[in-house]
Amino acid sequence: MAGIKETKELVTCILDFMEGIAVSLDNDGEITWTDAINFVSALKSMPRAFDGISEIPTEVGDLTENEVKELVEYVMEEFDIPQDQVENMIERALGIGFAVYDYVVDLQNIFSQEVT
Ligand SMILES: [Ca+2]
Ligand SMILES: [Ca+2]
Repeated sequence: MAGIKETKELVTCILDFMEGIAVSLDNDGEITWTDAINFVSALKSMPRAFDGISEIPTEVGDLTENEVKELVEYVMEEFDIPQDQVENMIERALGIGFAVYDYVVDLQNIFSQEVT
């Protein structure tokens, strides 16, 4: 069984980041330097999120009922998301995570082509 470690870490990072944006906009409708503090947990969870990201499709393809439950309960508790929205938010967080990762990989390729 693949477990859910990597999936959990990616979902955590995306939610941390999105929460950072939401909180930053919430206090005055704009994101300024004083909001940097709201992104500290996203920055902290980022290395773990991208490390081992290639394991996630295996983990997601192999989810047991208990693992789904664990993930759902974790996100509900950690991020205060209501039960009727939590699965939707997890799925979208994964989608965003992969999109960001693909984007970064392509960007790295562009940069490395410029150097050589
Ligand atoms: Ca990871
Ligand atoms: Ca703000």
